[in-house]
Amino acid sequence: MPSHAARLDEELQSRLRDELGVAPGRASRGDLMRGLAALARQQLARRWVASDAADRRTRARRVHFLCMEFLIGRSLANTLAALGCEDAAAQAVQRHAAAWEDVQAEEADAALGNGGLGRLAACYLESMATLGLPAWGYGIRYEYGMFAQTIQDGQQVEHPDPWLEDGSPWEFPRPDVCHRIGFGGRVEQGAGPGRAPVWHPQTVVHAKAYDLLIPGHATERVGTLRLWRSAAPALIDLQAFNLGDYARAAACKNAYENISWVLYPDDRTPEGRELRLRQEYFFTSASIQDILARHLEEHGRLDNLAAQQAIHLNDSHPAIAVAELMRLLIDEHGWSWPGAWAQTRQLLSYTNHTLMPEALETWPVELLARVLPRHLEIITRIHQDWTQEARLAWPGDAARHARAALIDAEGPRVRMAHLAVLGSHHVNGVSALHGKLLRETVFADFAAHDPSRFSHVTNGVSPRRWLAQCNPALAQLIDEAIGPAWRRDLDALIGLRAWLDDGAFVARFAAARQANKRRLAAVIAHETGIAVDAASLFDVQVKRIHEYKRQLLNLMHVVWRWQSLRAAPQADWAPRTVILAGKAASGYAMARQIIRLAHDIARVVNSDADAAGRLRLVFLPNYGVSLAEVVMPAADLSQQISLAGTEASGTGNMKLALNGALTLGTADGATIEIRDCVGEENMFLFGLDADGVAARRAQGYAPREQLARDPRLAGVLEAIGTGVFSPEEPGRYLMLVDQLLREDAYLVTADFGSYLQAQERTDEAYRMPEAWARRALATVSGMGHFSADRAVAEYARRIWRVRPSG
Ligand code: 26Q
Repeated sequence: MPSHAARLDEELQSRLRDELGVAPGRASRGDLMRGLAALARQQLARRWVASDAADRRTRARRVHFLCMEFLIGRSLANTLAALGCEDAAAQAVQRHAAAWEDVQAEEADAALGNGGLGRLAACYLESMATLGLPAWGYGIRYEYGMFAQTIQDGQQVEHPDPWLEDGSPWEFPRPDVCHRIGFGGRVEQGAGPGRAPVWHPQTVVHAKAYDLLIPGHATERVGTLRLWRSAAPALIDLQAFNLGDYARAAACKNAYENISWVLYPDDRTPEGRELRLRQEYFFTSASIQDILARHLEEHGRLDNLAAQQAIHLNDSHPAIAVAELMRLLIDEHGWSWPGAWAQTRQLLSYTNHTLMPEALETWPVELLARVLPRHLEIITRIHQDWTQEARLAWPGDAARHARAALIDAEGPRVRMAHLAVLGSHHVNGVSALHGKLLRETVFADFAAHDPSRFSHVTNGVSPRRWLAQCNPALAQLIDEAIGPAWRRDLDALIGLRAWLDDGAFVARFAAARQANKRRLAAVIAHETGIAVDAASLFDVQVKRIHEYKRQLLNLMHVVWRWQSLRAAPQADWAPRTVILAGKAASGYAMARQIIRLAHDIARVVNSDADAAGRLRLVFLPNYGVSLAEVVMPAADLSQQISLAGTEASGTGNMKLALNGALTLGTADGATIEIRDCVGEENMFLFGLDADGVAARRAQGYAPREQLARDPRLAGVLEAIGTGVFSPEEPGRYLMLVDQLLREDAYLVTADFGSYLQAQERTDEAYRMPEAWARRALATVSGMGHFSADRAVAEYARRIWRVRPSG
């Protein structure tokens, strides 16, 4: 693809004319986006074919990354950058009188994920390709991704996300790749080859493959993300259809095709809905069948399966893979149980992404019996074998046997995380603290039994998307200082330390950040109508709305600040803009209420004369990858204020710090490791640590005692609870306040005082802009460790044992 603007424009014009049927002189921004994507697509396809051929030729060991979510966002700028022609493309569209940013904005986000987990998977695929690993991602081609959020009367309203409506320029349908996925039916014992059981499913759904190609940066390698769409077998439609019963034919088709219809929202309280189980099995079975088929095609035998393939379970959502592999090896390929079990445990590895016990998925045995009867048999056998082992390991310790069991006798229910642990050779957490807590809490018994299998790999983010692409002003400055190699070797950022005492450089760094803040201010004005001062401190908390993330603590600080500045309007208040964004799962009432409270507080504060020029509260609707790309480069302060021990890692904390925000946070997740890398003196840490939380809970924490001790807390809760921000409905937040004072499950009231103190320290620091900018630059220089390349290289070496193949 030409890296010269004039040549690229020539090719763009022929695409517009020949492929899109558009006169180049009349091309709209959407046409330009599609024309450029078509050009890039051809290039990608060529490179992909070469990468795949090389892997086949060398019989490379592959890794397969199974994940329910891939939160990709837009791909045009990223792809053109990978192909080395982004600048030329930007200039080419200018010849058509269009702005490059506007052309990019025409592409719909591929939002096939909820948040951190899905975005991490997308960053990792990009790193796998960039590192040259022979890797395949596997997931679901949801027809509707993450819902779009609007705000009406201060409340979240969800809208469907038909991201495929106009087609995706990046998809490669593979009509020949189709696997059959069974559901229901019965198992016939001893009827198969070697007296293996035979499963007669009641229904069979087709899984059809659609590939998205993932280009590596500064390499020719292109990786694959294979997504499955569910389809009814043609025969099924025809029967009812031929009888003239069109309604029944349509209903039947829907029942099959709804499996890949829509992404489940993450409310961390899995209720065991049947469609979710069907989704999990559907994509897991299709992926495993695909892996086996490709292996057989290449090797002609299965006994070297684990030597040639690695399969990674990204969270327990695809944990049914353990039973599916066993079923395929035993029932379809005639393996013995011990042989199949050994092979399975050599193939699979598992990453856990959450600690909260209530978030760990379990399925009622009764449901599995109905939907996946053969898998339930296999799970029952694994349960029995493990129970025996546990009895030998801990004789007489019935409580422990029950706690560690695969099938929880209460319900009874199958614990999918335990299934993943039992079936994997490695289990890892996503930060040092999370790994430690996994070993000490949810997987304590397994870790005591076999400690060598447990470890952690601290998460990382893509330096390409989360610095080079989203923050070109800073990227250019860094290039001038240390050269461009940091894009593939983020540790090189440490070289910026040599510039910390160069006043002119630090001033240019501050100016680049200031420009980013003006860009965000324009977006805020456009989206919310609120005018914010780009010179004020941009105080940012952007992430899914969850009680454990404690957006409420943030709002309580805003209320306290507002009350304080009204009490002392003549005092010298450092101007501040508090920016919140994030989606609440539609069924999560408390999270929705927090969004509403943010809007109620914003309405009062933003129209108060005393707050003018000093305090603004903004809720940016529809947070997603593309909005994050504007927010990350423009934040001064990054709020990472989850209760210690609840946020497995966090990745927004990394993106914000990488772009120069200082962190205001608790000692939780990867924030602890950020502290170790950028220095505590460049952060504002507060609150209980994980041990302190455990100790406080063990004492029996009483929020009301805290209330009696801290008049600031009492004042804030009184204002919220009595309707100062909701005068039209004074009791609107009574329940919320009541819950805080009765239970306060995430110790918001316990950390409140320490949080306010930390906030005061941020004010003092921001009064010295040069010193602040220097600390921000020091922060960037320390963030090399948090590259997704480092994380993926660690997985590849230690867990997957795959090597770059060029
Ligand atoms: C489960 C069952 C039914 C419906 C939904 C779900 C579900 C869906 C998504 C449960 C959990 C999730 C997502 C979890 C997640 O995003 N975890 C985050 O993972 C990040 C990457 O490792 C971490 O940085 C975050 O700390 C962690 O919260």
